[in-house]
Amino acid sequence: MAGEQLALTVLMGVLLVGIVALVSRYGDLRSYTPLAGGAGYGGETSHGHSEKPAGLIRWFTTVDHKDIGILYGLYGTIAFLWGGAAVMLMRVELAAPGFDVMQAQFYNSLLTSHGITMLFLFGTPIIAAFSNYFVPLLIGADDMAFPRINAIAFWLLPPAAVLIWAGFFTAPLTGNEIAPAQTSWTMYTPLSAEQVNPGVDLMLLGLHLSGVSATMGAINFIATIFTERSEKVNWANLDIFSWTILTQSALILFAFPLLGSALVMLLLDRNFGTAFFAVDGGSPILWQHLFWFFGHPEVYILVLPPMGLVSWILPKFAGRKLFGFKFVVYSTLAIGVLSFGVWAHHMFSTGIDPRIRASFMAVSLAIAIPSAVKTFNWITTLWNGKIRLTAPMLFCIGFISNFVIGGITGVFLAAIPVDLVLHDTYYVVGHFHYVVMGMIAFAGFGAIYYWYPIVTGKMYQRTLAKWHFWLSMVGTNITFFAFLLLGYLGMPRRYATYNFDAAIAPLAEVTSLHQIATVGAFILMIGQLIWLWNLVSSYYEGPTVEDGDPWNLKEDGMFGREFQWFEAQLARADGGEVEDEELVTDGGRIVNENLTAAVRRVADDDE
Ligand code: HEM
Ligand SMILES: [Cu+2]
Repeated sequence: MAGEQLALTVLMGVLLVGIVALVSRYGDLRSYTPLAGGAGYGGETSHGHSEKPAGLIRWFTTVDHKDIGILYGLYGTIAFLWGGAAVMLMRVELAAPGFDVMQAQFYNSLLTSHGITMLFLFGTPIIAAFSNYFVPLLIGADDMAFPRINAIAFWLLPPAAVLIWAGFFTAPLTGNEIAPAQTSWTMYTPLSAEQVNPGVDLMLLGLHLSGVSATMGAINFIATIFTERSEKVNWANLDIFSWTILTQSALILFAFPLLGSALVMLLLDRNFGTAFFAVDGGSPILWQHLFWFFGHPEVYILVLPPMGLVSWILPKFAGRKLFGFKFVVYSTLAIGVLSFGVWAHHMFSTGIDPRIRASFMAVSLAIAIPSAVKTFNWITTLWNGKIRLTAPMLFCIGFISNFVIGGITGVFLAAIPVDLVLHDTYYVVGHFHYVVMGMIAFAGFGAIYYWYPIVTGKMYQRTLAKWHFWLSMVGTNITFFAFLLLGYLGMPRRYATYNFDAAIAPLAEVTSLHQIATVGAFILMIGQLIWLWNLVSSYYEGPTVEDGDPWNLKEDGMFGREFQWFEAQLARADGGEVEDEELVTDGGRIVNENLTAAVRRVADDDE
């Protein structure tokens, strides 16, 4: 025992010395060049950071909103790969009935990890990547209101991931004493309260950290959008993406602290003998109320900013301003408010009072109205537009099409009689994957391609991007439409095997649909590998962007603030003059302002 302890201590010591050596080797404090990577860093922050260190030290110490945006992006991508790998194993297991590849326990761990990872470690952070980088640019701010809190919010996430994934590493070391949680992402009690596995506690702690991180970020965005706008940006011409981030932040502020409290209660139940969720003396249903009071708003926390991204990007390639800008903003706010009144549509089958249940059905159906407003506004923006099918545009159009299926299947589920049939089947899984994969991921991809020139100073490979789109679109629809059909056949969700008899569901049909879904998932996976390859190889070898308007947006009067900033950066890099220009804001108004804050700053520097 003592020998082992000693060996471990020595090992950790060696590791730490190694890390210090590595950091000091890459962290040359003097070799900073303002335009590394072509994107232009430095000189931005409001607290006098005109020079930044290079190498790893820069990334560990940065408080620049753009750097932090990139960190969120890398983090989200790693989580996406982890969650994707987990689900591919699951799809392989489900390609045939019976256990061929793994045991139920491991399947359940993968299922739990996939859901938690995709929602908390990929979904929320990947949106923060875009908002951190671009909201300050879009509102003409120097940086976030609290740059250091911004950095802290990000740095809470790596330990969160380590805790959430910990079980996978500790299980082989501890002989399954500390194994990955098998609670599914909803962590329903009494199962989650009674599973005697410290891995569950680690995961709950990790989730708690990720919630603290999201809440800190949200407060920062609210403060930034309220107080850091340039004088020329008012509520009427605040861009649509910032509007959705503001609404999302408000939802986070109400939802995540509640999740945090529920997690603490569950931890207390598990470790300190309290009985909040106990079957005797407590209430397992209480968990569902608390969880879904957070959980339903969470789905809008995830989907509103992607709606904002599409509302921002789609008009650029339709050559006309967003149709009904005001109504897109109002519908965002309406969805935000209504989303807190629908949580019990996840609990229709739990035996709650039928009268209460009916009112939850009504509010759930009502959300379809602002959702439809958005959809019609996007379609009307496309109508008679000068449509250019670039990769960002393809992803926007795919987003709308997937939303139609994802949204309408949601309306079906919101109807109590339908839900009682389809609840806890693959239909539900199909419904929310049309939304989370078909919308959230699609909007993210569109935005990555649209802003790739700004962030990297390079252009991506267009043919590969189109391959990425088509494989994703086809893969998404094959996989998740098969899920909807599986649900109609009665295939229950969260099962590692489906060797049930014909009285429950026709096994042959279920098997073929699972196989179709697995093929779809592989098509999807190939698309994502192409995406990754494209991003990395274009970063190193893609053509350098020299024009501040790589999308020819000026032609249609669609040149947004972030590209104006980019153009100013490029002009500054080669010592050129910064032009005076009329600004077009999202509301489609021309503001008689000569320079954005960024451009003004650059001009000052050049004097
Ligand atoms: C637009 C973004 C949406 C997202 C991200 C989303 C996501 C989800 C998720 C994750 C679940 C599964 C929860 C679980 O694990 O049990 C779910 C279920 C459900 N969704 Fe959605 N949803 C969205 C839109 C809608 C809409 C617009 C409606 C209705 C108007 C809706 C109604 C439902 C219902 C009723 C269920 C519960 C079904 C059941 O478990 O029986 N959803 N959704
Ligand atoms: Cu819901």
